[in-house]
Amino acid sequence: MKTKRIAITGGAGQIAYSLLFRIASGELLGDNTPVSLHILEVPEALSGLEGVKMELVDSAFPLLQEIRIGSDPEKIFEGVDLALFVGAKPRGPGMERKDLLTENGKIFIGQGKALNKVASRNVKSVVIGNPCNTNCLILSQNAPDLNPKNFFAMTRLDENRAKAMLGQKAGCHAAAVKKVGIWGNHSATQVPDFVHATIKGKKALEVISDRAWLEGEFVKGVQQRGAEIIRLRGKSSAASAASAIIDTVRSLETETEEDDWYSVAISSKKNPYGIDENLIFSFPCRTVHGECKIVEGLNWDQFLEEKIRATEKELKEERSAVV
Ligand code: NAX
Repeated sequence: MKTKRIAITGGAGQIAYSLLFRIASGELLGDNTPVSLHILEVPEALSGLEGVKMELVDSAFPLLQEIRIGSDPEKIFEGVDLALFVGAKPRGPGMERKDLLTENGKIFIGQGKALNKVASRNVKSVVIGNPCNTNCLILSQNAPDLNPKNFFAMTRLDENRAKAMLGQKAGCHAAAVKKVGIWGNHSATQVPDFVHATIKGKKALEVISDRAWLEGEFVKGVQQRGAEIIRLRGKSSAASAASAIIDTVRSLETETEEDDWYSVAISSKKNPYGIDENLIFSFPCRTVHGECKIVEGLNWDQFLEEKIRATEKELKEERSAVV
């Protein structure tokens, strides 16, 4: 197998500390695919990244061919087949949401241009760093020579959280919960769709008849799960985020089972639901013949319609804020 070149930004951060080792061990692309890690950090964090590199070397992973580290995106993104944008500027004290969007906008303009110039022409990009939908929109717009269908933002952690919560409520394993779509923004307005979800092959609404719980505690629980983890751990989710990154890439790379779909935010151009066409919006998706496609024909009830319009509105506002 040919070596796959994988870029990871934010390499000295806490998500990367879990993610890098899982990629190098073969969990992302399988036991037969050698990998080369191209890791980007800001200059101030390069010494920390040097330490992470030493630990990667010390793990003696059989599949790991090469580790490049640096802070110049044009050098780091050279020839990469997959790019995972984990690094972003966190919200500082007194910083407004608009400031956060602007600061991150600048990062993703530069990284998009570099990617456009030096990455493989078929590179797939997944943005994790927040606000990930809008960061991904900026990234894609600044990489006009690359296929816009190859830009994604991560909502899989939200999906995994939703599956775990539904499983717990129904008294079964999360793996028995399928077709849980996340619509919209990776933010507190996201819409975890219980209407189309199934549990052990039955409609979730038949298994959990308590609709008030689904509309209230469940939706809010998924939306607020990240904040709750920060409250308890004093830091944001990291290992579960790394796990969701692995799930996202594996779902993009393998054909989706007939009885399931997955959530990822993608370009809304020509989407079948009438969502504004210039957003990176999370939809229920399936990989068919190697291509990520939005699941069509799902009917929204009044509850979903209202919530999905609200998350769309928020994404439009984020887009206006960075224009
Ligand atoms: P950390 O603060 O631990 O690490 C981020 C790293 O990114 C830092 O080492 C920083 O130096 C680096 N960085 C900043 N600007 C950079 C740039 N221009 N180029 C390269 N590296 C840069 O954060 P961590 O916990 O790892 O989280 C990373 C991002 O993921 C955050 O934006 C966070 O909000 C986001 N998350 C997104 C999730 C999702 O589901 N989409 C869930 C988890 C996480 O909250």
